[in-house]
Amino acid sequence: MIDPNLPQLYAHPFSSYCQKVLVALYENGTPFEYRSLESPGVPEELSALWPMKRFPVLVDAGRTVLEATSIIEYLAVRHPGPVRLIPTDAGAAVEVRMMDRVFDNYVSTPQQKIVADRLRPETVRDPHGVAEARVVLATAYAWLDKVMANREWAAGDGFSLADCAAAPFLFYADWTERIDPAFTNLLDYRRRLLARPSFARAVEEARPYRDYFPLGAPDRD
Ligand SMILES: N[C@@H](CCC(=O)N[C@@H](CS)C(=O)NCC(=O)O)C(=O)O
Repeated sequence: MIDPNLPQLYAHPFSSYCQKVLVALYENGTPFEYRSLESPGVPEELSALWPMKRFPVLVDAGRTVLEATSIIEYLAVRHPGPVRLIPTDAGAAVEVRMMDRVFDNYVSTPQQKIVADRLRPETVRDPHGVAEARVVLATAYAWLDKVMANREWAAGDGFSLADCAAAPFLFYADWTERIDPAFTNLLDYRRRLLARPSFARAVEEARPYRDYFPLGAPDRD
């Protein structure tokens, strides 16, 4: 039974982009209705809302909000909570949004490329593209290790939108292209993210679906 007074989140627990939004919702204890893509009929509802069939999608107050970052921005405006994931200071917010873009474009995008390639029939795989994606990941790790040398969280003093992105993306990226043990700043940051209750909850909710990971989920985390 749908409660029309609550934001509806179309999502799957194992999806990194969904976890990005779930972390934001859990950080602020925001009430919402979970329209799980495991439930019958929900995938069809999703494709009616968004022909790209990508998730997450949020429906709230007659509005359909696409894209994980935009959903978190929307929540900050319409359902704000005690944890300000987008800083009120405009200058600080620029750094948060910049780091969010870095995690989407240079950690998640190459990670998804590698995983998607494995799901293709062997005859149409793209080994060159996968090798390039691995270089992008390794380059991102080296850069992030330097950036995180003096930071607890990805941008500014507090936990933010950028950390909502970093948590699931670094989680799965390390499963896909192992972070070099020499990158201790980055690995410590990944550990801090895993210890954060909002993300720890998302990881536990996703645990039953680890068989879905096409490269084989490692026996850790
Ligand atoms: N740019 C989108 C990406 C969302 C995305 O790629 N979601 C994945 C799950 S993690 C998905 O929808 N996969 C299904 C598909 O590609 O058809 C966002 O920021 O929300």
